[in-house]
Order: sequence, then structure tokens, then C-alpha cells
Amino acid sequence: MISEKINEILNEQINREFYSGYLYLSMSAHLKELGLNGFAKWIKIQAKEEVEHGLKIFDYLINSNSFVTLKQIRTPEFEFRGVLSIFNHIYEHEQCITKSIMKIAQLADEECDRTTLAFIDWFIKEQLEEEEAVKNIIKRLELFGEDKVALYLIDKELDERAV
Ligand code: OFO
Repeated sequence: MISEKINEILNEQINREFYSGYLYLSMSAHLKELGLNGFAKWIKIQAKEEVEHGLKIFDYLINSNSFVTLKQIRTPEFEFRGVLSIFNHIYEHEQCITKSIMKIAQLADEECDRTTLAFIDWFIKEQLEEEEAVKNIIKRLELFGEDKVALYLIDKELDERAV
């Protein structure tokens, strides 16, 4: 049985996940316009993952006989100051998402809601992987990003992402 508080926090998380998808799609579109197809593709795949995360929570609520309340998704905001700034923004955003996931785990723990705790565990691991993947790109951009050839090579490499 999902409590009102858990229901509320999970519905908020659906919104955050869909917002993440929206944010990443807008970044992807911008990078595509600039001809940075690999970066654009990588972020677009990330956007799809975020929507899947939202749907995972959506299904969890439905399958738990709880209810879904979809809220308005705000307009994505980011300032383009180069590829590195985009990835720094993604990293900071993911850190906020990790905090919100941890809050869900904390609440589920306080309420002894073992089912939600087990469910949210997947998201904790996913956040770790996502933060690491983004950090790896940032490290390389910091090392070589100003160099056009290096930027081209990183773009080419990211274009190989399939899922
Ligand atoms: Fe949904 O994993 Fe990132 O935000």
C-alpha cells in the first residue's frame, strides 16, 4: 500500500524525469543545429531514457493500485556557452535528480515501505551510472574541448552510442 506522501513524491519524480527529457531534447536540438551530430545523438538517447524513467514510475504507481497525477512540464532553460557548459549543466541537473531520488528512498525508509525502497534502488544505481558517464565526457572536454579536432573526434565517438 503506497501512502499519500509516497504517492506525491513519486508523482513529482515523474515530472522531474519528463522535464529531464525535455531539457535534454532542447539541448540535443541546439547541438544538432550546430552540426554537432554525435553530441546531439548522445543527449537525445539520454532524453529517451529519462522519459522511460518517468514511465517506469508511472507503471509502478498504476501496478500498485495507486494513482498518477501528471503535472505541467516547465519550459527547459539552458544557456548555450559551448559544449562543455552543456555537459556541466547536465551533470548539475543529474546531481539534483540524484538528491530527489535519495529523498524518495529516505521517505520510503521512514515509512518502512519496503516495496518502494526496492523499486527505487534501481534508480539509485542508474543515477550513479549516469553521473559517471557525463563526468567522463566532461573530463575529456576539459582536456581537449577547445581543440577543434579533438571536439570533432569526441563528437564522432558519441555518435556511436546505440542505447
Ligand atoms: Fe532519470 O536519470 Fe537522469 O535524470
